[in-house]
Amino acid sequence: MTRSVPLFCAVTLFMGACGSSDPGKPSGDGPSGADSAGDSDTGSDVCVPPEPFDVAGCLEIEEFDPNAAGRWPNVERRQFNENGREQSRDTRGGEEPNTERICRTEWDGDRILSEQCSGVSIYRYEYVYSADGFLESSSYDAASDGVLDKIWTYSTDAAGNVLEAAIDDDADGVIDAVQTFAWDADGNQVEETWDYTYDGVVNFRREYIWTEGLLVQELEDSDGDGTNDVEIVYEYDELNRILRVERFEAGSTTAAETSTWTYVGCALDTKVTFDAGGNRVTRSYWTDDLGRVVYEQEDFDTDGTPDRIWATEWICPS
Ligand SMILES: [Ca+2]
Ligand SMILES: [Ca+2]
Ligand SMILES: [Ca+2]
Ligand SMILES: [Ca+2]
Repeated sequence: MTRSVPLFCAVTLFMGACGSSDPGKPSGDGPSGADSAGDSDTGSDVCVPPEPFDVAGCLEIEEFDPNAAGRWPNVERRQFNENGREQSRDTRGGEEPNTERICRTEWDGDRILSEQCSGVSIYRYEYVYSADGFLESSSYDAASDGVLDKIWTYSTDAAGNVLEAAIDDDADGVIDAVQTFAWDADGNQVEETWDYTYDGVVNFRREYIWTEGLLVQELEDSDGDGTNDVEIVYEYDELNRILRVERFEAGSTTAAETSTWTYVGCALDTKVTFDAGGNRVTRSYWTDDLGRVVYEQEDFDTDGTPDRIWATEWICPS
């Protein structure tokens, strides 16, 4: 699915769900009808991935129940345009009114032009492109009052990848910080640096290591002293679905946090995250026949009872 994230965010991972759901969930029932595979599944783990689901023209409605009490107070609605780009995102906070937000996004084909949000916070982002279509600058206008509050100016390579972002944090015309990015020949981001004070000294560096198009390792030097402070290792299955992510900190060989994913057939089944302190969070997923996750539940206190639940409905042009 396409989202209006900053253009040079880290890669999108994890969405391996691609088929019908399975009945072999832990106790705790999904919504009626969501478990479309029925109860006679043999547990076969064969998956032939279907075509990616096309979100063009779709409305996605996600309800969230932060207490798993069946009251569903929070709702987020996302409308996708004819190109599958998110054109609106409205969040009703329910019992968390401080999360309420209404956002509208404008596109020129695949290029985001602006995002305007109101609700609990009001702001506007705008993006400007060169004649060859490359990102040239962007701006943040807090309060959406026409007075810009932060400005990014970009330089790009011949492929349009952003190499440098010069950041004017207070829109006074003087650069305050610089970010740099490096890319490999396949267009994968391989490095990101921050110079927080624009004094030429790198304060933060992260490397991305790729194998056959998959991100397999991240190395982060959080304080720019030349020694890595965080290492993240990614593992995939033969279908390139994420299986395991381990996060190591401060040179320790014991993972500070580990996440593992399981699948049944094509469908994402569970994600389990645990930390070195023994805390464990289990998420279980139900998918529909198009491979879309339509129900999720999370048990974060390891008592086997869901603590938070999500339900998603897709309304698409037929
Ligand atoms: Ca402003
Ligand atoms: Ca400035
Ligand atoms: Ca360091
Ligand atoms: Ca629980």
